[in-house]
Amino acid sequence: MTNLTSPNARRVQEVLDGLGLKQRVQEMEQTTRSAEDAARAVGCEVGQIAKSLVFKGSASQQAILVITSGANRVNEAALAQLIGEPARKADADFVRAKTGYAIGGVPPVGHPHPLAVFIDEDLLPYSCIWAAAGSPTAVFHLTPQELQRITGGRVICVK
Ligand code: 5CA
Repeated sequence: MTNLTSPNARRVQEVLDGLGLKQRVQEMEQTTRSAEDAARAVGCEVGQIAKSLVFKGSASQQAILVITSGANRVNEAALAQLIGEPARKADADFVRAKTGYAIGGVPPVGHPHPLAVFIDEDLLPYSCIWAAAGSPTAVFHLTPQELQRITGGRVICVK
């Protein structure tokens, strides 16, 4: 049973269930649209928020998901070195097309097609991190190890 009001949050819960995670998606009364909002709503450090940031490879047009600590900004030059081409932050339409979700609610899993995924190493020291769950008020918590398992992401330094 679920009492989630947002269909997108319910979709994410189903994805988590399918991945074998026990966590429940939580719909907050306050907005969780940005990392700062989410940290305030759940009462954690901003660094514990796992932002799902979408970049677009400028040659390949490929979508790249960089799951970034809420405390960090992605160094685009460093990302370009890693992926072998320049990449820029994607616009809202591209994000929705590639992830199935709107900015502010993009979850780290449950996308229509697999994305190349990188994980910020600065998330690893935390025992509990929080990610968006499909809507700008929905989040779920997990461990960094669980995030690695469910995304298959490669851990990198994003700074
Ligand atoms: N729900 C929260 C916490 S998990 C969340 O999704 N945060 S987020 O950081 O992953 O998503 C918001 C991010 O979307 C911002 O950090 C910003 O990098 C990006 N963003 C916001 N507006 C735009 C825009 N118009 N175009 C491209 N990216 C944007």
